[in-house]
Amino acid sequence: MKTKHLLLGLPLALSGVLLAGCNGNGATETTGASTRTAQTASDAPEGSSAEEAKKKTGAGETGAMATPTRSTKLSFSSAPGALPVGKAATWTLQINDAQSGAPVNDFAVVHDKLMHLIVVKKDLSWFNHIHPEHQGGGKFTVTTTLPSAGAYKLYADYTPKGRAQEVPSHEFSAGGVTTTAAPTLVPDKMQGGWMTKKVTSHPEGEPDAKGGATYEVALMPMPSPLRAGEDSMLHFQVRDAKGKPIKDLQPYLGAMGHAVILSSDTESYLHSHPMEGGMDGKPHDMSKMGEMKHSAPPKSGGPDVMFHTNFPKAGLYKAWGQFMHKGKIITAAFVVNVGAAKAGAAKDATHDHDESKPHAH
Ligand SMILES: [Cu+2]
Repeated sequence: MKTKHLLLGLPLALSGVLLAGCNGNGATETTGASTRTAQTASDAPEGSSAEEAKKKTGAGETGAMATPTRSTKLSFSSAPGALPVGKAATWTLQINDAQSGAPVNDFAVVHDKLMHLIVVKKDLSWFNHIHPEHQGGGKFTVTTTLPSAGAYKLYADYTPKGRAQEVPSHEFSAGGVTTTAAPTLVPDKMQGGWMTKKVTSHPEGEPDAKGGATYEVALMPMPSPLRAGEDSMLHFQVRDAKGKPIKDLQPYLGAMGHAVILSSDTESYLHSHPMEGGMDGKPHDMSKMGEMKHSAPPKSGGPDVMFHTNFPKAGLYKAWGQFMHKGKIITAAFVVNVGAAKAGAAKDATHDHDESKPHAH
């Protein structure tokens, strides 16, 4: 049965505005820190049948839907068409112009890649970040493995040359199971201002690989409590298994870390890159945030990596911070609760920072 859910929510026009607001130094999207919010619209979740997949990659473009405001559309197919569990499959993501239907050929390199692909299980219990290769003609391919049966969602993050960044999403299933329970997210507990977590490092794109080193990753969200529509900061600290700060983090995809944040309904996608670590050892002063410069990452750094973001609405969010150490990826996920916007906050969120004035809060 085909369940068409026409969830073409209004795209949040936050991203560009936020960028303009954050980049006081005039850094461009590709080099400065940035947060982007994408209100995602996805295909109806359905079993990924081979015929359906083929239809979608053909000129017909029957199944995929695109938001009217998006300039490109994404079609997803896989081989085999019915995605297996625990076995590699090859995914194809075809990007075409939303108006003409012609393939999109040129993409900007953003954080070292033409496309960043975020894949989650719909209950947000599993996360992967991979990089499909552009084969030309708007066709991206990647070979990857899903860990368990259920419903999944992917977010393809790319910037066609000369256009704005786009993040279409697509829902699909693996192992013949098309439904997955809604996320039951429980906010992580704070202790002394930090949420902490023990994780093991893994090779890039292989979150389930065993045998990595153990790390402790801590997160301090600011302000506390977080509120929708306010400039917020996710301050991560990466430590070794014994809690000692790691000071030789490596740049990962041209930044000291990456943070991907999803709302519990998986509709809001935020991808944030770090701010210059200018607050190390100093108390947080949110009023100074507008003055913080975003810059190219140092050659090595840590343990503190800060991400500037702005949550579009109240609710629970899951945030995955990713860092590189000794050639492996450290991925740590935290659940944060974002309270309702204060009166007037929505206005701030769509307003450029005026750096001459401290923020009221
Ligand atoms: Cu990426």
